[in-house]
Amino acid sequence: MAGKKTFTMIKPDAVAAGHTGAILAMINKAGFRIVAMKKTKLSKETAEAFYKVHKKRPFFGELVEFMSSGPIVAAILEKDNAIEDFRTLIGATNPKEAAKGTIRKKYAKSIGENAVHGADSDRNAKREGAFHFAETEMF
Ligand code: 3AN
Repeated sequence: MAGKKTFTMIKPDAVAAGHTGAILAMINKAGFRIVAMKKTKLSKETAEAFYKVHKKRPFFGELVEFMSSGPIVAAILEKDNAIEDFRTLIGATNPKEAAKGTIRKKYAKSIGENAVHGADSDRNAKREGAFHFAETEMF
């Protein structure tokens, strides 16, 4: 059965543009409960560790530079069918291909600066959540 939790980050582009509140409102409206949340900034090293699965991809350097360029908001979210429903809410990686009404369609600038991250599996959601939060910060 699909899990109830996912992990997200509002990325530096969306935080800098002042979209944090609007994005959190869309997340709440879609029925997600916030289990843990913080505003933080990734160092280059932390961003490299977080995205290590993408190390071989041609855009890895760009991704690490961007994700460590400014503050982000990290959160663990809960809802039935969390992974799939959150990926539907954020839309395609490339905002040009994202469906109308999705977070990326509204707020993403490009395939690299695409406003939000959403975990792609239960296993990754668990790893990514644990990367940012201690058990005592999850409610
Ligand atoms: P998603 O975030 O939709 O799961 P992934 O896992 O393919 O997409 O890529 C992880 C992140 O890497 C994306 N959110 C995006 O910021 C960045 N990225 C993906 N493809 C490209 C690309 N072609 N050029 C630059 N950055 C990219």
